[in-house]
Amino acid sequence: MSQAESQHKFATRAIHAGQKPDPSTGAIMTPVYMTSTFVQKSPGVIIEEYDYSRSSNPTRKALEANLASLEGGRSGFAFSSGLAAMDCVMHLLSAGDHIILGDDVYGGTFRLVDKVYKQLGVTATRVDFTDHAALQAAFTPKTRLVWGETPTNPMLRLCDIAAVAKIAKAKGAMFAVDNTFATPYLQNPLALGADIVHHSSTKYIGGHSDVIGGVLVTSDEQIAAKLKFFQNSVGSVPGPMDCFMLLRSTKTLHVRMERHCANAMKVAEFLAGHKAVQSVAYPGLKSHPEHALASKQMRGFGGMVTATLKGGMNESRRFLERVHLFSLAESLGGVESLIEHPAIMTHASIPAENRAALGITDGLVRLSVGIEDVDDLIRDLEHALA
Ligand code: P1T
Repeated sequence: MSQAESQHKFATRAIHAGQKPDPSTGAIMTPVYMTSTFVQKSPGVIIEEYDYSRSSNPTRKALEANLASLEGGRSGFAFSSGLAAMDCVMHLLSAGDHIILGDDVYGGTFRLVDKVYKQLGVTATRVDFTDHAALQAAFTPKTRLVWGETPTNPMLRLCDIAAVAKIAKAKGAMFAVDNTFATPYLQNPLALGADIVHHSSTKYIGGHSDVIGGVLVTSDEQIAAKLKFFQNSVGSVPGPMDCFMLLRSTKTLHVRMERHCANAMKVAEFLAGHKAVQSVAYPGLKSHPEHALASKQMRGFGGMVTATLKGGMNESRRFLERVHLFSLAESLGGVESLIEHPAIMTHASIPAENRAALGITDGLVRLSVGIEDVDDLIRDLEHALA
């Protein structure tokens, strides 16, 4: 990115960073380079920088540059899923190393650590990142990586990124933040001291529930070189069409997020005032335990709302079957509203006792508030709760 480009504000970078009109035709959109390989002039003498699309592809390169710019980092890497992106970070570890994992994370994130890397000899400790004494105490001489989400999935708790980054740095461990729920529009972990930022681009970055993808961004050159090596060596890269679709989506990320935030705030306020609802977690509500931190660390409170209904499984099942505009489905971050039951759906891989300790009960429902008319969304919830 040129110096002039790096000074552009978010909305301008969202639309332009990493992209320029195609020099051979003038096409304003970065072409979908549907090619597996690139011809060479002579053995080892390549025409531009490309020799094989697993290593690099022009459409993917544009996406990686765009996302690096949005996160304020030097290097971006795109993957075929959010978990593939996390897997690339896990390759930075060796057998015998230790990772500190946030206690509230996506079920698949926990499964990758607990079921895949544990059998390869990487040990893990789960910690509540709001408890800095517990975090300090969890480090061992073998701790290489601290991995957490903020806001977390599904309880929407926040961690103080700058404070945790300082603790990790003092202990010589890398700190990776899963920024999926916040998006680069609302929060930039690298600027607060994190070493790696991760996204499931399946969510808000894609924004239309039509692509599975993952992203890593870092400004650390040594980490970047290793991520590049593992991205190419393992090969879980996205195809050019998926990269094109994600590039098209980032152009509207800022506009979508404004509406997600505004709608989610109204939905959270509505639920908090409803007699069938026991409690609501939304970082924008004054009742949220990290509301002050959210106001400082984020530029908006996001589109996710989690609510605990009065009653138990019967009440939440009935509610989830009665909504119409909110679709009952896993995933989040699309323009359309989704709703789900974490204990049965997205967080089934988390052991029941851990779920209970976090508050992931039978009455807990998670809403991904879309960008439909918020009055219609609230009417839908009102009807389903009645
Ligand atoms: O599904 P995938 O693109 O591989 O991303 C995994 C992932 C990583 N991190 C967070 C915070 C996530 O929410 C996810 C995926 N989450 C869901 C599918 C879900 O419904 O919560």
